[in-house]
Amino acid sequence: MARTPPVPKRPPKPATPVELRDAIRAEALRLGFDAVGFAPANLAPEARHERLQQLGAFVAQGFQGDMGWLGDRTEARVDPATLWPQARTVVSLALNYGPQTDPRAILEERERAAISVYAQGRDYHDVVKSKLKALGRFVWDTYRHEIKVFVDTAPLMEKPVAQAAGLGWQGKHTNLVSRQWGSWLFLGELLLSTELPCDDPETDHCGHCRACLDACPTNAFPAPYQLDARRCISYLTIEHEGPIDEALRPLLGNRIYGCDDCLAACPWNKFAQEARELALTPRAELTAPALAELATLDEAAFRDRFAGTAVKRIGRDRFIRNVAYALGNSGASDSLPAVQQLLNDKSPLVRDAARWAFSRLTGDPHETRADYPAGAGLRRDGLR
Ligand code: B12
Ligand code: SF4
Ligand code: SF4
Repeated sequence: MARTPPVPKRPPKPATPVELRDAIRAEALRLGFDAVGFAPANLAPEARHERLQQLGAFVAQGFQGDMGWLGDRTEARVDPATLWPQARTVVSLALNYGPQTDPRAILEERERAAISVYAQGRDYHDVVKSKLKALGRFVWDTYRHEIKVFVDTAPLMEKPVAQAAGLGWQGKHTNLVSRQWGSWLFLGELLLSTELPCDDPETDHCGHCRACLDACPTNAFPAPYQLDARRCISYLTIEHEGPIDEALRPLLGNRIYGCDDCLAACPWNKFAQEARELALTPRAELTAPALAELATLDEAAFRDRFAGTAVKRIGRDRFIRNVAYALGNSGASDSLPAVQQLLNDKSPLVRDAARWAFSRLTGDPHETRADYPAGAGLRRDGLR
């Protein structure tokens, strides 16, 4: 959450609510956002109740896995006005990160790493946040209206807010889909203490389609519109700290950071366009790096390689854990030396993953001391 900027010297520009809304929209587009919508910050009691119930059901079923924070501050999570009582309007902002090519092509190159599209350029948190701050500064400097900005890390559910502001709808893969941009949008919000005229909410355009549900390699959707994060490769490779359930490891394939399969399967992507934000341009070394080379990264080299990207957030050991699983899934005997080298890694997490990969490549049981004895930390349903 950003602090309200200091009081500027010049007097505020008078503006009607319509003028203010139009000026914010124009400035947001000028700053590089691709879609802008306005929604009331105060939810109708029925909508509030429905969102709370859905979030409650998600948490009650344990779908959040290790992300226990999803069950905290639930009232604020569903309702912007609880998060900031002065809030009257939410400005929902989206940045297109549409890929240049089909991100699923890399899945065939089993000795190379698949890093999710969203993480191949500069860390989107930084990119979206700097645009949001610039927009907030504009509103304060020009009109002296109080604002707060949010992206991703705030306890606010961004997808229902974006749907209420007309940017798209929450599709069966649970992410926001737009008729104009497909599935490739990052979201952020600006809360305003001023009431502005709002956009109509978007309606669901999934129809009978279930392409995303069928595309999921780990069967992570217990039902349409519901995700069990504990089975989602994005959660497993990014959020989950310990060893990944052995039953799920083969399903990761070469995905070492996030997953794009359900997003890429969406037919609405036929309207998608390549990202125009240069900071999101994929870095050459992140589009198809060789797994064996990634396996050699120590702490310093990892930090160096992933500086300024979202990948850096998970730290070297979790990253190399993922690389080891992918080496095991490569089916290539060429991967063996890289795996053998990781058998003696200083991290027990990495050693465990390397032993599994060794066994998968050679068919031999993994020898040596078990840092994570079979079943340790894993429930029998295969979930931690
Ligand atoms: C936690 C989290 C995750 C978790 C959980 C994902 C999830 N589906 O929520 C994990 C780690 C798995 C994850 C993965 C990804 N994430 Co994420 N993630 C978040 C975060 C921080 C919170 C989301 C949240 O509150 N989830 C809680 C659950 C309860 O919400 P939900 O799945 O939407 O569940 C609701 C529906 O099931 C609904 N529901 C139940 N029944 C029904 C029935 C109908 C008809 C409907 C409509 C709804 C409905 O009720 C539930 C509660 O409201 C947001 C940022 C934010 N602050 O919002 C980013 C965010 C959702 N992630 C984002 C992205 C890009 C991703 C990935 C694509 C990254 C990647 N490529 O690996 C994947 C996509 C995986 C997927 N299919 O969702 C973007 C999505 C942008 C967009 N266009 O929607 C966000 C908004 C970040 C951002 N600022 O841009 N993420
Ligand atoms: S991101 Fe991948 S693993 Fe997660 S739900 Fe989508 S397809 Fe399944
Ligand atoms: S793939 Fe089909 S079901 Fe899934 S979000 Fe897109 S339109 Fe909806």
